[in-house]
Amino acid sequence: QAIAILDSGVGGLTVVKEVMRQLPREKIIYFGDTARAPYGPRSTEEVKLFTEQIVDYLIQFNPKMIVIACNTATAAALDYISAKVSIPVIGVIHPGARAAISATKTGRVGVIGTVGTIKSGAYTAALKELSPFVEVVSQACPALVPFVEQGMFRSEESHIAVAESLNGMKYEPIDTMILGCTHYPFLVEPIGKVMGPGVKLISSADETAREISTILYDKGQLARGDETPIHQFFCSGDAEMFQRIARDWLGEQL
Ligand code: DGN
Repeated sequence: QAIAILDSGVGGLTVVKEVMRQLPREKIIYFGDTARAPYGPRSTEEVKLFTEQIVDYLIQFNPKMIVIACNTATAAALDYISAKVSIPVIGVIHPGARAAISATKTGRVGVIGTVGTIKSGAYTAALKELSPFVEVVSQACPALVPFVEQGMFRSEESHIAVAESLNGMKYEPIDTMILGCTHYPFLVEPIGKVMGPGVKLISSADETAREISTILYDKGQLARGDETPIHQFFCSGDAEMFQRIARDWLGEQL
């Protein structure tokens, strides 16, 4: 049985990479909704519907759990999907919030994400649930995802867009910043350059992979055996573009 992982596009591959690293025996079935990305500017209802459609598609592979590796879809649909299916479903917002709370020393945390994620307030709620006195500064960065979806995350234009998007955030007195969109780790270099060495950047991927491991361990469902799993990747849009980005990001494992 596989772990099903989904995103609006290629962003969830940042979670896939970490799952492959921490849990190399697990088979992954991935769906990236590249034809309909970005989800950020869409309404909650629409993102919920798209997420449900992808889950309905992935369920036919009989996965042992579902990972919504998209912050926008997690904010819009995690509770709804969890109630609908009988296998464990996790998102990326709580793992990201947990990692940020353990990293911050000053209790001042920044969050960047899509318009949908930031508008939902889901990160602020998750952070304050863990640590009521934490101060949260949020910023939507809608310009960034298209660069990643087009495979242009190393371009100069994308670096300029990062600098412009973070123009306010870089002056905030934070010591930790959550990359609250699974596409952003593709841009971690320029983001790190703008924010400087005093700000620790948190990607949900690491903590999400750990949560997957805990859930499967508790259920006695961790993969055993020595065979290398054969992963499956699906996308709704341009498969060549998806494959190019996925190969670049994941290396020869694809
Ligand atoms: N990767 C997604 C997220 O984490 O929110 C969404 C990106 C998008 O579709 N705009």
